[in-house]
Amino acid sequence: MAYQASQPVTTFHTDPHETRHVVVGLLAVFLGVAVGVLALVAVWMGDSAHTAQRQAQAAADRAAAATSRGMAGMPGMATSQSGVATPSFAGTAPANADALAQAHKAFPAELPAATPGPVVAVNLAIQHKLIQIAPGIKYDAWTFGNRAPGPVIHARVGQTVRVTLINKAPMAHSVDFHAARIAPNVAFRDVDPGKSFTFSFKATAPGVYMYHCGTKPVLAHIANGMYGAIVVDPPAGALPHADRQYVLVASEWYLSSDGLKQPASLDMVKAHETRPDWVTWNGYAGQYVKHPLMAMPGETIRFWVVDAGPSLNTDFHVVGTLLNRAWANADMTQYERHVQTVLVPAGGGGVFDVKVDTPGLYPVVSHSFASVDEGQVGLLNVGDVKGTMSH
Ligand SMILES: [Cu+2]
Repeated sequence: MAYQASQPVTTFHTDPHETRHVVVGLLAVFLGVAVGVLALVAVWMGDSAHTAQRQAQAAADRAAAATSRGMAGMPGMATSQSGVATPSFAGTAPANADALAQAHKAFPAELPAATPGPVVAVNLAIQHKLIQIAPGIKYDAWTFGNRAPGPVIHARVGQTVRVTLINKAPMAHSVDFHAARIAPNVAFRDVDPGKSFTFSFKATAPGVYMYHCGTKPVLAHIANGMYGAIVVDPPAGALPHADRQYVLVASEWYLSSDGLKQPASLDMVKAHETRPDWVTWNGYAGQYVKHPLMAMPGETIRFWVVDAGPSLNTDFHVVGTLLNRAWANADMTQYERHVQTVLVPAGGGGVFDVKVDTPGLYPVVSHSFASVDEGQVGLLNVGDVKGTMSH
């Protein structure tokens, strides 16, 4: 436009003075217009800034609202709709963490006795429950039987496992048994609040298996604590003798807050990104460091290990010894000898024998050491030795 406007100036006015006047005049008009345009741009930019500010605030409000009410009406599910994860709360510890760890009643890792007879009756009460997942760290969990993991079930091949779910929670839940060969649409169906449901399956293959809530989104139901282990023994005498047997369930926790004053709940963004705050054996960070698994020199100790995930694997390893026998994937028909570390995949199991002759403290870990830092470490105390170690 400016180019076209200047054309007549040079074409029709030959007097240099007049031309200069006209040029000066036009320049003045142009500058005037430019100032006006700049003013308009400034106003527009200011308005855009305000709009952006308003939009950001609205997003923050939506995220805060989503956190406080939970997603899709699900209590205890603090999924941020803004898609922004909370910062890491890994390693958070109150000043009295040591005393709290000492006072904590560790999840019993000893394999419970098997049930005689043809039927193993399992009652699983489902409850939403405030639990602790590390010293002083509170979490609004969804549980089988009031804690996470749920109870260890011990059956034998050939027995019928009869599972009764009693849903005392304010939302639908279910249970999926990896040890079962059964139509999941029938047996693993959602059970509404206040309802019960019973189904049975035959334990057909020995091993250690995960069970978990299978209600959508399964990631949330497992991450909130709805998992456990079932050990299925082979026929008596089929396995080498073990002096002690421990069950360890690995799982990770994704927290919406530090859980110190107010209980934390699930941060689904972290869960999707697989960035846990805590990783645990049997649901509580480092509990077998303060309350070690005991053994005596020369004994054979059998670990039945399940990785509940929801997403991370466990690289099972006992520091200071080898796994004398490793039934990888809990295939009880064959074992490897004298191996160092064996993968237990999320949703899978493994069975491991160690025989330690020298008294001492032997850390039981996932050799994926980020998980150790986040709490997946316990101690095997051979010979009731004193002291501790922080591996
Ligand atoms: Cu559930």
